[in-house]
Amino acid sequence: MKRRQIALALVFLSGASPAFAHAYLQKSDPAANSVLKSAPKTLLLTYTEDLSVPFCTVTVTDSMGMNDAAGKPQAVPGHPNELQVPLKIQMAGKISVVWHALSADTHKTQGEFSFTVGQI
Ligand SMILES: [Cu+2]
Repeated sequence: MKRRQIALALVFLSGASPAFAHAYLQKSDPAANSVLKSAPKTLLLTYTEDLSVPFCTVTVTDSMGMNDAAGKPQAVPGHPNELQVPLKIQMAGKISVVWHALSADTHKTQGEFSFTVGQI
């Protein structure tokens, strides 16, 4: 009986852990809600888990809804939990980022944030 309870506890713990294994956005550069003087050339996203980069998408748009990404998200050599997105920001103002990530353990996450660019 005691052994069965331990087994159940282990099942519970292992069942709970995948929630922490999802790739959540840990930080970004530019950071969420930051205000920059000039337009960044690259967006860097750092996640809590390693990513399946080909299945991750990042949409970057200005306040007019124009695309500000100059290409697909790319892997960062030596940093499997990071994505970099080349930017070509054409208009100052609020820049919105919407991301969908697939972690190496096949779990999907998504989120969004924005930052502001003072001038081009
Ligand atoms: Cu996961």
